[in-house]
Amino acid sequence: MRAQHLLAAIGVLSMASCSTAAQFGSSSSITVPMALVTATGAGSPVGYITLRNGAGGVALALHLRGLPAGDHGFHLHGGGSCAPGANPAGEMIAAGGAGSHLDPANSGHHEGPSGQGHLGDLPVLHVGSNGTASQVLVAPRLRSIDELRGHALIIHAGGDNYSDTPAPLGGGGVRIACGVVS
Ligand SMILES: [Cu+2]
Repeated sequence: MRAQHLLAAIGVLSMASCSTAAQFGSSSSITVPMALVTATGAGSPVGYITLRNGAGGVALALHLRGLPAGDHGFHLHGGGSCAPGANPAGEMIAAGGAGSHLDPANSGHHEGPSGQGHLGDLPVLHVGSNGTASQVLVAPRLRSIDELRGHALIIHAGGDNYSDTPAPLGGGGVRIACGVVS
């Protein structure tokens, strides 16, 4: 092989390793595909959420459709799966594989995005009358998008009053959509 061909080959290899490095650790955004979930498995796609680091915390840009209108509890759950799974009572539930709200400090409390409870408590997500959501929500306690990797974003059927009552989880109720951050 001629020297210039060898150099060209080395150039291609080093470019490939740069893009691999960007993929694992230094990317500036993460796109999370979201899909409906039921107790028997995943359903239709409902768009995606793009995560970016911001001055005031992680920004979550919603690009969602096909959801019921109104306010919905929205959280980062600790598990990294959207598959059906058993709840603490042993019943199979939609996206049970996502586990409970991310709570690395073991606070044991649901308090909302600015509280001292679950780290995974995110701002309420609002869906318009046409079934879409396009706002940008900010999670002030999450400082880097890398903190969300390996966990699941969950949208609940009901609203969220950022407290433990009514149980469970301030009225959020069942899980209707899910996406794993990877
Ligand atoms: Cu939740």
